[in-house]
Amino acid sequence: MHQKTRRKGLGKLLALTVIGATSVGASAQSMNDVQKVAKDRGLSTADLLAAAKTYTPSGVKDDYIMFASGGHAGQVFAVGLPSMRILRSIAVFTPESWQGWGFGVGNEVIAEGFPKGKANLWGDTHHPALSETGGDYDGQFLFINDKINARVAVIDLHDWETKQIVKNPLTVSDHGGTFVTPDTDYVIEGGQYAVPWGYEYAPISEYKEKYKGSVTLWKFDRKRGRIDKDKSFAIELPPYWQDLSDAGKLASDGYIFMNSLNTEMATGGIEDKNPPFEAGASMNATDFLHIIDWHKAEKLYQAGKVEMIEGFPVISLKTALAEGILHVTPEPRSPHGVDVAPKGDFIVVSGKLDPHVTIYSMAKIKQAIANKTYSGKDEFGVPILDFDSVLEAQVEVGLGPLHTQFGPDGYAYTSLFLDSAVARWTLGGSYGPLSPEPDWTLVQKTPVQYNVGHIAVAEGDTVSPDGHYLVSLNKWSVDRFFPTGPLLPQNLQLLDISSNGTEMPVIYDMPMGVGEPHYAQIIKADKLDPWTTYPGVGWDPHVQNLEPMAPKKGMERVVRKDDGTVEIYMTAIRSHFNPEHITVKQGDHVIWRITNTERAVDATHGFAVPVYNITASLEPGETVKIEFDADTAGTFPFYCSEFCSALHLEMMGYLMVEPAD
Ligand code: CUK
Ligand code: CUA
Repeated sequence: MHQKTRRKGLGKLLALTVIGATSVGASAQSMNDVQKVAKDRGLSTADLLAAAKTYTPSGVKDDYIMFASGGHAGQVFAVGLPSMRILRSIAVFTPESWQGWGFGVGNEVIAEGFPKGKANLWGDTHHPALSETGGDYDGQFLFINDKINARVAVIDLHDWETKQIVKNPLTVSDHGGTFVTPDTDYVIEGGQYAVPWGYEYAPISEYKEKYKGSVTLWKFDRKRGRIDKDKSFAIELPPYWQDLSDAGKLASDGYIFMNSLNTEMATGGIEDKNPPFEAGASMNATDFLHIIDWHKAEKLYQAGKVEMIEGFPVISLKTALAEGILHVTPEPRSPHGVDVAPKGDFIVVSGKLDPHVTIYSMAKIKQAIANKTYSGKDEFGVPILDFDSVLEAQVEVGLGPLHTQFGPDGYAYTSLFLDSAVARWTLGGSYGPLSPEPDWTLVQKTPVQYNVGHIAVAEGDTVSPDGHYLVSLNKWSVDRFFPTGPLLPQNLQLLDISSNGTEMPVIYDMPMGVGEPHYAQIIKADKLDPWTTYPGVGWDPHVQNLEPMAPKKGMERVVRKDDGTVEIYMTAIRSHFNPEHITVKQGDHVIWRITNTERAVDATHGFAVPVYNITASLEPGETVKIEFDADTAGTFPFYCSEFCSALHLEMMGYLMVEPAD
């Protein structure tokens, strides 16, 4: 609180200085200094204001934390707002050597998600989702999907480490995920490109019969902090390409909304003079918004009305239709985002090729389902809710609308990819003082640079958005920074949206040298309560508990077993490992356990072994277990790779592998 006051105080001071007012405590000298710097650097009043709003003095903490997808980097990045300082990467699908992820620790978590058992050492992360309680972020867990291999990862926000990666047994790629139901009962993963289940082969000529769409509901066990695969299930959908999704809340609790493209079921083949996918899959004037009743689906699953496919329970399309859990309604073609408003009463869909956002009313959807107000059925028999009877409004916002987020004050914000802008418009209905009457109006647009994809408003997809800041996640920064070769940085821009409709200026540019960040969620920092050391010495982060086998101080030893296994029980404390000499025989299987016995907040040690491709990060209290075959003879100095003390360079030891005769 004290820190916050200090930051705001400084901001105010600067701003006042800039507009020429005298303020108590600001001497004429310091005002002159500010004016001189501004003049020398060519800064406008707006620039200085932006600086005052974002500059965060050394030691002052941020008000919000943004968890941004790392895109092809396969990681998550944690960024503080409003400073836009990157605080941490969190290794997820891709090995990361600082954290040792995939180089001795986390290997089994990564391997758990290998598709078809094949080592895939990267991911294409798109959509992070914070866990929710009652539709509000609770700061406990973070989930993220991998589009390339249809995987979902679970990150525990106690220690900001990935705990689990599940591979979808049915679909190859995913996109409409991850999104959570309001109490995080389920983590939703929509499929993407239709495929035969479980990596089966089927010629493209059998597309309609063999290729499938799907959505998977992964049951989340909050107590264990893991997805419970044995309580998860999927729903078969038509072979459209299911796209972005969102979970209903409050007025729409119990529903999943899921866009789709290629409802034409185009099969491409440009090389044979067939229409390419880009043409074939955007012929129809509309695609289908899927409306799925997951409360009912859960009951069907619990009642055993499923088929086992690839060992996974699936509610077949036939069952879904017979039980009335699946409806569709037309949506603007080539849709992108579908976003549920804070009260759950409206569902906003953007079609990339339509300058409007299309707003559906949940009340009308429920009525249309109850009254069977259909305009027909699709070719699989899925009832199509009559568009006009579920439509609430359409707002013309600009070219290439993609994603929508919400503010606390009745505003909605939509990214405009082709316009390179963010639009602010009023949510009609009963939304707040701004719009007591149903009012759906574009209020203003702010240009961003360039090609915005997602936007993230602080808590902007929850039941109680915070507003204040909006981050525009732009692609290809073009002329914004020093050119870094032909591959340009991505650019995340911070917009101040606190000014109640008058303006929403860009106040900070943050180039990102990793890509491509798609989506981010922003949580109030005070909702997070991360550990600064592990709760006890000998803590295994993988099970989030004390490990009984963890090496203890005074119990360090090397145990040779008859079967050629060598077990090492090692401790690490500033500034030595114990033991320091490890001698094994070539061909031995080595199980190397290390406990960092430190209790101080900053006492992290690294552990790095040459040739054997091993690196680990041991946070205070942490214990790790690293296994390898000592197949290469030689003398290998291992060492601590964190500059942990003045005698850090001496924190080392020798692994000596005696040659087999
Ligand atoms: S998609 Cu990337 S800009 Cu994967 Cu969420 Cu819209
Ligand atoms: Cu421990 Cu350097």
